[in-house]
Amino acid sequence: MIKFYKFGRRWGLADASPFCVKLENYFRLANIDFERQSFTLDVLRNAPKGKLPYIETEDGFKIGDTRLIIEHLIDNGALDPDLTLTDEQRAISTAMQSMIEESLYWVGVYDRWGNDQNFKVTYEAFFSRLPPLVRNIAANRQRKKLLKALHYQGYGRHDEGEIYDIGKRNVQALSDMLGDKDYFLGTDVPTMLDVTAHAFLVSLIVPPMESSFKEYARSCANIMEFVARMDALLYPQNK
Ligand SMILES: N[C@@H](CCC(=O)N[C@@H](CS)C(=O)NCC(=O)O)C(=O)O
Repeated sequence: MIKFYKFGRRWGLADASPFCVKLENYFRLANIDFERQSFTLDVLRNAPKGKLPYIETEDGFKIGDTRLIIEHLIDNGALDPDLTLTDEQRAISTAMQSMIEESLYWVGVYDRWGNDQNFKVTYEAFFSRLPPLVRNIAANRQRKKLLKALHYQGYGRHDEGEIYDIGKRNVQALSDMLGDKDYFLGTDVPTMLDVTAHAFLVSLIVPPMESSFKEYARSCANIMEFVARMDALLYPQNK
């Protein structure tokens, strides 16, 4: 069985990381059995690309990066949710997934780690169970690392209002594209764009944090309905 290396459940979500939720969404949609591996710092140190998630196949082959993992599984016979898409739909799907993973994700990083109020929730969720002496050191080190990454990515050079405006535009684009359809590309069943969009939207909407950006996402009725539709399909045991 595939070994799935991830961070772990938080706030009732399949994982604290939207990328790990994305992979679990795909496993569930494609009916692929997997074995969750508990998180340790060694798991992260041994990750092929230094990030989570990664998988280890039955023959001991480690693969990092959700897109590469899913492509590998599809090449080996697993469900391809995009099989019947036209070239135009594939192009739109690629562009929208890049927006979600390369733009919306970073606004989410700021929202969790940069916003002072929300950082208290992040701290509680990730560090409060560490021994008292290392708790603050570990939390501050991780916060500094992510804010530095945001600076080099570029959004870290904006003020909070400007960062949240980028996030709102991304969510508005998703809401406008979805319209009153069940799935983003007008299909009867989810495609990879739905798998990805659900992971990042649920990671934005559910954690008990507040910001104008989150408030905006929660006010988009079709986005909330989409998340509930995907939850019911992929995580029926949570109902
Ligand atoms: N492109 C990667 C992104 C994965 C990623 O950014 N993972 C983050 C968590 S959301 C991570 O492991 N960060 C750990 C670190 O940077 O130390 C994918 O699709 O899997």
